[in-house]
This record gives sequence, C-alpha cells and structure tokens, in this order.
Amino acid sequence: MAIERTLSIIKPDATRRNLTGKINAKFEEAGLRIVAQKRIHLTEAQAGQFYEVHKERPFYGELCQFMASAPVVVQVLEGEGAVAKNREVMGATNPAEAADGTVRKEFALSIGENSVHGSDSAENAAIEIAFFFSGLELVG
Ligand code: RTP
Ligand code: MG
Repeated sequence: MAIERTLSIIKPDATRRNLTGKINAKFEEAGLRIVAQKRIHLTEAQAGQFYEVHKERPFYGELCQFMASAPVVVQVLEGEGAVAKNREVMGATNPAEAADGTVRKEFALSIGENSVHGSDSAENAAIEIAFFFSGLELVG
C-alpha cells in the first residue's frame, strides 16, 4: 500500500482533559508518523468553514460551537494507508460502537464530543491538510 498523509484533529474535549500525549502515542504505536502538528483555537466561523460539508446536518451548529470551545491540535499523520489506518485507530464515530483499544472507545465522551477527527478519503485529506498547513510546515 502507498504512503499517504491524512489530517487529524485532537478535539476540544480531549485537549481539555490533557489527552494529547496519550492519543499521539496510539497514532505512533500504529505506525503513523506525526509530520506536522500545531495547537490552535478555532473561531466558530473557521470551524464552520472546515465542516462546510456538514452544514445541512442537524448537528452542524452544535459541532461548530464545540470545535471552537477550547484549543484543538491539528496534525498531519503519514504512513502506509494512513487515511484508513487512522480511522481504525480512531474507532467508530459513536463511542458506544467503537472497538476496544480505539481512541474513541477509551476517551470519547459522546457522539459529538468524540476526541478526534480524521479525514475520510485521500482526496479530502489533501483538501483538509491544505486548510491548516503550508507545504513548508510538513516535515516528513
Ligand atoms: P470526523 O469527521 O470528526 O472524523 O468524524 P466521523 O467521520 O466519524 O463523523 P462525521 O459523520 O463526519 O461527523 C463529523 C462529526 O460531527 C459530530 N457528530 N455529531 N450529534 C450527532 O449525531 C453527531 N453526529 C456527528 C461528531 O463530532 C463527528 O465526529
Ligand atoms: Mg467525517
């Protein structure tokens, strides 16, 4: 499988509880390399722009408010099949359905406050990485 990059976000529920290191350990143990990382505090408007694809969904307003409620850690993960591998490490969107050992099983509080975001395709990964990072910030 090809080496890919994917965009990951450690969400406000996790940064508030100081879980960045524990979550990063899971990525690294799975063979994903953190090739870029920064802590930022999104405005609600910026969160809305990032989640534009969900703007018709009933949870959109709540999601944008939550994503702007505390700092997030945005990062680029690199590795073989990184998009799918990251989603495996994350677990199902709803923590009640997430497999044992996944980030969401261990740390998520609810379907909304579910600790991490990961790109869902290589195509979206490229768009999402460009949203947060310049080429100079990606250090493979
Ligand atoms: P993500 O985009 O954050 O990696 O998560 P995902 O693919 O597993 O889930 P997606 O369907 O793309 O939804 C994006 C985020 O919206 C919140 N959500 N809330 N209240 C709800 O029913 C609900 N459903 C989704 C979650 O934070 C989800 O990760
Ligand atoms: Mg998604």
